[in-house]
Amino acid sequence: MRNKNLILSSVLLWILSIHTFSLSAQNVATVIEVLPAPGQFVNVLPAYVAGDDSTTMVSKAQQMFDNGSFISLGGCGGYVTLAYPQGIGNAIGQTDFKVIGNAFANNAEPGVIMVMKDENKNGLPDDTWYEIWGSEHSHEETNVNFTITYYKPSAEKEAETLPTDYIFWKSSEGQSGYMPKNRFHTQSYWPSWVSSDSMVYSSTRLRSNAVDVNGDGSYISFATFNFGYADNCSNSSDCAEINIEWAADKDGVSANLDTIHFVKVATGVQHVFGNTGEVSTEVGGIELVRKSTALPEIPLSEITMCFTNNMLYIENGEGAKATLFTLDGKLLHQFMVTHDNFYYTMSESISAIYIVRLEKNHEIKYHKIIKK
Ligand SMILES: [Ca+2]
Ligand SMILES: [Ca+2]
Ligand SMILES: [Ca+2]
Repeated sequence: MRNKNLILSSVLLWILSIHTFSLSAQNVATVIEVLPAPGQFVNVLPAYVAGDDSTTMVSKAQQMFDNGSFISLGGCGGYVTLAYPQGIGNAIGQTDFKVIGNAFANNAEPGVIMVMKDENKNGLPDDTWYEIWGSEHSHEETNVNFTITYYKPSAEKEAETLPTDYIFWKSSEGQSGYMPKNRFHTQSYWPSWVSSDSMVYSSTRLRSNAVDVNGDGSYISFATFNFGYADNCSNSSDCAEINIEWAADKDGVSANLDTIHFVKVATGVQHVFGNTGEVSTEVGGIELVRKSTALPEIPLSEITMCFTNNMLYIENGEGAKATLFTLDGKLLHQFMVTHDNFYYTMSESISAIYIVRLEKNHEIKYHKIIKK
């Protein structure tokens, strides 16, 4: 978020307040990690107090989401990781979710969006991140292998001096510079709960979205990219909607994900404009585009079977395909498990040992039953 004291007139502030109040109550994300890069709203959105650590800052970020507010991701690379354990299913050919931000016309601060499927079903984001390939990902000035290192200042600079040499940074592109402190935000721009002397962020750096409208630097507009980013266009516009089918690896090869469980957003533009501060993505959570399509998936491991009184009982198996085999592999019968408390009678079956195969969401589970 750039410095509104300078860049927004009272009219624009009014517009911003409207956008804040129009935040959806459908926020579905759980914050699991937040690490902004240095920036003028760091330690403010959310607010740091002495004693806070990475865990309490996650809780504070969650509270801000729940209250319809935003967290700031600071400079380029700063990020937040969100979980949606039920999964967001991909509707083929349709958009699927939005990352809530506070962008409006000429005030985009695009963040790159990464998604992950919980492939190993352990509830942790320890699988493969894919990136939403938005409209600028193929632009020659975009760098999908960008790394930036920020260095903790040896001492906090007094805001009155308007230090231009506040937080030193250098990037994998061979550039370096300082993030200045401005007089409107006098707190530390370094995440106060991070004790290390430097922080490295690796993500995609998008091309700049700044437009010098008058050609003399007197008015900089922050243009909206066409699609595929966070905090890039108003939450209510189609442009804010993200399609899981846009997820790809670093080479742009489609990930073909049928569902996702984690979303990571990082500030995607590296820009600091004097006293207006850095471009930093704001995030207020995730909203599903299609409320009805995020059906909770019951993992196959929760399905239970038992065989008693010539009845095969299947619990939590709605939607599974069941196949009955003889012990030597001959297919006897196939049926769908149509509800969660399902039973199948075998009173007519001959006495034998049978194998039941349950198949759901491309997973298979076997169970052996003995009919006496
Ligand atoms: Ca913003
Ligand atoms: Ca889709
Ligand atoms: Ca996992």
